[in-house]
Amino acid sequence: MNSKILFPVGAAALAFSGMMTTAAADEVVKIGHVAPLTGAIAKLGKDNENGARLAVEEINKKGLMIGGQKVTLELDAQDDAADPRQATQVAQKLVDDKVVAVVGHLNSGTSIPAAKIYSDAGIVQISPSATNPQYTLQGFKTTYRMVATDAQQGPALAAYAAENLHVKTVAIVDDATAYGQGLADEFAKKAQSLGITVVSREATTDKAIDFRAILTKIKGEHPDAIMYGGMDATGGPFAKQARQLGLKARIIAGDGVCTEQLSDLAGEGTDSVVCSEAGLAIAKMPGGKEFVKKFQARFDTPVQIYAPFTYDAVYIIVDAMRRANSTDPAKILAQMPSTDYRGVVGETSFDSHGDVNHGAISIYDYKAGKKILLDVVKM
Ligand code: ABU
Repeated sequence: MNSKILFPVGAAALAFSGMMTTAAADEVVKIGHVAPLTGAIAKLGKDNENGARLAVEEINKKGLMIGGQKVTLELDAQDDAADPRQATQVAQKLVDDKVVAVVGHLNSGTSIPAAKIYSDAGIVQISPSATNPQYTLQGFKTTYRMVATDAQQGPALAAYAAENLHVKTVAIVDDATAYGQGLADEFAKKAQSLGITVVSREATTDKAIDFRAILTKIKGEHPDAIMYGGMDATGGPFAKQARQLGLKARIIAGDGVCTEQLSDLAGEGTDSVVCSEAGLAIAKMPGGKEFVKKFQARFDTPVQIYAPFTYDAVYIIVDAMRRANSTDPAKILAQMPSTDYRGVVGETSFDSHGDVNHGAISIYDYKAGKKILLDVVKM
């Protein structure tokens, strides 16, 4: 049966047609973001989310037209609490929310299981910070990452320890996560190949707060250095307690520890830490200075570590949308292999696994609690 639609007349008609025009012209397109927003590393999760939010707000302010239609981006920001099970639940929520792509997750242990859900839904996933190599080696076409992997980060740290810190013996401790354990394995392999003796290998957890038993045992082994695979929430107290127990060994750690807030967590142990980031140092990024200014002005807090990568990841998704001239997730996905984007972090293009072609590892230490860049290794 045909039903008649009655249109209003006069002023009401204008208002009605205005509403119709607005509704037809403005397409709201959701981009997902996932990171831990609760728990011990929530500050890093918020840093990632803020980077993505800054990009979304900027793009909306400038105005985005796709396929002749005005598009407004909406950041669908979710909390996975750094927990693999919660990560798969929020990944499914984002699919149900009909996001067109996802920036996340922050952790390797969450990005890896979530990847299958995005792959099954045909949605691009770009992790700005997961560094376990396995993340992009699962055979999914949807999986991308913005940073170097631990197969690059572990060896770069080991080489720095051997060549610059003249480390001959090392004790290794990891937090038993996909990231911490994987990074420690990669470090150990390279360290041994460079003639460094691994005197012991211990595991803790990403929830631990008291490391004194492990550190007391290590003290008796007199290593030149201790390599810690984990995040700053545990790495900070680990370094602090090492110093309190009188250990003089340098603490070598990866990007999870290498944050602005480390000095708050490690206190007197901060200056014993040598750590890496799995990308260019912000001071060396082409858009780094301007980004820091914008970020600070918008959020009134310093960049912790990977916010520039979430920011560029949003722009990369929008760049794919523009080239596809569509907001259809399948068409965005089809454009991703030909990404050649110049943003805050520099040039981003991807290899056939979805890993960055021009990775870098930056090495730092801390002096009087301030993070100091020591070296940049280009891949
Ligand atoms: N890459 C350090 C933090 C995230 C992760 O890989 O688990």
